[in-house]
Amino acid sequence: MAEVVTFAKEGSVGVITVNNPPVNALSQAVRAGIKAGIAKGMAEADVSAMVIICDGRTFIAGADIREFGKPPMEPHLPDVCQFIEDCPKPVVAAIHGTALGGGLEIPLSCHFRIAVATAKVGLPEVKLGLLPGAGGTQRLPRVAGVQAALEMITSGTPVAAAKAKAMGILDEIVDGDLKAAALAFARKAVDEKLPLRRVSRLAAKLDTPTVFEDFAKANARKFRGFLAPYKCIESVKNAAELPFAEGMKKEREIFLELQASDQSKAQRHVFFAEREVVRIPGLPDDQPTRAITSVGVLGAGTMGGGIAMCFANAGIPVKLLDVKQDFLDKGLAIIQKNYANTVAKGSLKQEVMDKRMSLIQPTLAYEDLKDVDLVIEAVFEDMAIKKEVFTKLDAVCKPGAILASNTSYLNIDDIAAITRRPQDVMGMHFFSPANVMRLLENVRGARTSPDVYATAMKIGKTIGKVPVLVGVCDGFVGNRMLAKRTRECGFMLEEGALPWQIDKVIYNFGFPMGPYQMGDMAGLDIGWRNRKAKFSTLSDREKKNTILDKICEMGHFGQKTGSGFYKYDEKRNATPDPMIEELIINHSKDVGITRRTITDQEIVERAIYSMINEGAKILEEGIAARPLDIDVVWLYGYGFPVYLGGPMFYADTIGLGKVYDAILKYRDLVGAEYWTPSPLLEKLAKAGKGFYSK
Ligand code: T1G
Repeated sequence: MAEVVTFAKEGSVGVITVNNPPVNALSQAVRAGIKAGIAKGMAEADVSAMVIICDGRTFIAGADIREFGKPPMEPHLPDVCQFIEDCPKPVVAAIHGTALGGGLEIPLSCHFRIAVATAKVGLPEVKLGLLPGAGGTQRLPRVAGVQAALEMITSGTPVAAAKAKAMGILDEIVDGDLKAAALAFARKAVDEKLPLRRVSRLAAKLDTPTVFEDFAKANARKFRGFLAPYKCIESVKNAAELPFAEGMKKEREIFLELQASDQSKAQRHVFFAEREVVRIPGLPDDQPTRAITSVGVLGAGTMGGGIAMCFANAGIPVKLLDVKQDFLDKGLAIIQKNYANTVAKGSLKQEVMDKRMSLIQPTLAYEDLKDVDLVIEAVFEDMAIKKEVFTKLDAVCKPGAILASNTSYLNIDDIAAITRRPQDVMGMHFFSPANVMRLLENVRGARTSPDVYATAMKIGKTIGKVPVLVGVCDGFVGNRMLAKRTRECGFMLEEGALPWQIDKVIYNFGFPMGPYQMGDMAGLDIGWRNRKAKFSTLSDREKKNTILDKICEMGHFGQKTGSGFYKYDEKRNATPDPMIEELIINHSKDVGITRRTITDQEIVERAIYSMINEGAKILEEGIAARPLDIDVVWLYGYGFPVYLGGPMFYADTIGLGKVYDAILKYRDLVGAEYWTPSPLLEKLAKAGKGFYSK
C-alpha cells in the first residue's frame, strides 16, 4: 500500500505530504506518519522549517470516523498536535479543500496556517455527537475569540478561507500554487526569524462575562435534545477559565464520554447511512444509468411546483405542464414567490433566481414533453386520473424516457401496467415541500428495469435529495409506518389520552412537533380525505374511531380555519381546545371505552414501537433492503431525531428484547390484529440480536 505520509526535503524545508484517499482522514498511520515527519525534520540539521500539505482533493477532513468505537491506537491526535506545536522549527500548514475536525486541529497546532481562497475550515464534530477532541475547543477560542469559536464548534459549519483569515484562523490566503507559497512562507519565517506562534500560549478572549449562558439560551431551541452542543460550550468555557493543559485534559474526558454515548453512536451511524443508502444492494456502483438533461413535470400545484424547482435549482430545464392556463399561472407565481423569499433573505442572488425561473417552461401541451428524458407526474391522487395521464405520456414521450409518479401510496405496478413501457415506469415520491424536504422515496415497480431506478437514485442525489429505494406497497416505507403511529395515537385518544399530551410526548421524544399539531398545520382535511379513500381497508375499530371525522365535519381543519385539535389566535399560536376535549370524552362514551390514565411511556411505546414492528415487516417483505433505508426515510422525511439514529437504530439501542416484550404487552391490551410481532423482530429479539447486529 502506498505510504500515506511522506517526508521530502525541498531545499531547507521538510515537506510532510499526506496521501490517504479519499479525504486524507487521520487514520493511525497518518497520525504516526505526521509525527514521524516532524521528528525527522527536527532531527535533521539542514531542515530549518517544515510544511504539512496534502495530496488529493482536500486537506485532512478529520479523524477517521471508522476508527471510533474501536480501541484507540497511539499516537493519539492531541499528542501529535502538541508535538507539532512544541517543535522548535517553524511548521506551516498548507490548506486546500475542506480542513475539518482533526484536519483543522493539526493546523491550529502549527505555527502558521495558509490556504487557497477556495478552502474551507471547520470543526463539524458536533454533527457526529462529539466535540473537537484534539485541542479544537482550546485552541480555536485562543485565535478566534470565544463567541466565534462557540458558533463554529456548536454549528459544525465550515467557514470560507477569507472569513477564516478575518477571524485570525489563517495567516495568508494564497494565489496560485499552494505548495510553492507554503515553501516561500516557511523560508520567510526562517529568514525573518518570525516568532513561532504557539496558540496554546495565547489567552482566549471573552467577548462578555455571560457569553456562555447567553449563547446556550439563544440556541436552546436548536440544541433541544442534543448532548454534544452543551458539552462543546462547557469545553470552550474551560479554555477561557483554565490553563491550557487542564483544559486539554477535560476536553479529552468529555470527548471520550461523548464518543461512548448513544447519541454519538447514532449520529455516526447516520453519517454513514446517508452515504450508503444510495448504493443499491446487488447493483454494481458503476451500474449504467440514463442521461437526464431535461425533465417534464405534470401538475403545477404545490408538489409539482416544488419538484420543478428541484430540477431548475440543479440547472436542469423543466417543462411544467397543467391542463389550464390559470393553474400554470398560479403555479409559477408560487415558484416565483418561493425564490423571491430566498432572495430577500440574502441566500440567493437575483440573477440566479432569474436563471432558474427561465429554466421552468410552462405548457398546456403534452406534445412539448416528447423529447424529455424523465417525466414526473404530480397530479391528483386518484388512480383513474393517473392512468389517464400515463396513457398520454406513454403515447407522447420518446422511447427510453422514464415515466415516474409522485404518488404517495398508489400502486406503481397498476400504473405501469397501462403503458407499453412498464420497465421505464417507477415512483419518485417527494415530500412536501418538495423543494425543501431532502427525502426522495424512489419506488421500483415489479417490472422497473435496474438502470431506470439506478438513474432515479443518481438524479436524486444530483438535485440534492437523499434518495431511498423502496418497493411497492400501501404507503411504501414512510407513510406505511406513519399509519401505524397515527392509528395508535387515535386509539389512545379513545382510551384516555388527549391530543396535547400525545403531542408533548412526541415532541419531547425529539420530533419537530407532535402528530396533532402537525395535522393542524398540514390541514386536517388531507388526513380526512385519505381516511375516506382507504375506509374500506380499515378495521372495525378504526372505522368507529370518528374523532377526526367529527372535527372535520364542523369545518375545523386546523390552522387554516383557526381551529382543529387546537384553537389558534391571529398569530397562529395554539391552545388546547376544551371543545375538542369534550368531543373526545363523549366519543369514548359512544364507543363504550372507559377512559384511563395513559402514561407518557405508553405513548412512546405505542407510537414508536408500532412503527418499529412495521419496519421489521417492511424488511421481511423486501420493501426496504436494509434497516438503514428505513432509518434514512424517517430521518429525512419525518424529522426523526438524528441523535437517536432512526427507528431501527433506536430499536437496537433500547434492545429488541424490550421492544418485543412491549409488543406482546400491547397485543394483549389492544389486540393481535394490531400488535402481532413481526417474525423477523421476534427471531432477532430471541437471539439477543438487533437489526444491525445480525
Ligand atoms: N472518516 C472516515 N471516512 C470518511 C470521513 C472521515 N472523517 N469523511 C468522509 N469519509 C468517507 C465517506 O464515508 C465516503 O466514503 C468518502 O469518504 C467520501 O465522502 C479528533 C474526532 C469531507 C466534506 O466530520 O463532511 O476529526 O461512501 O461522500 O461529499 O477532533 O466527507 O465513498 O465509502 O462525504 O465530497 C470530523 C466528515 C471527524 C468530516 C467530503 N470530520 N466528512 O464530502 O464526499 S471527527 C468530519 C465530510 C474528528 C477530532 C474529531 C465529507 C467531506 P464512501 P463524501 P464529499
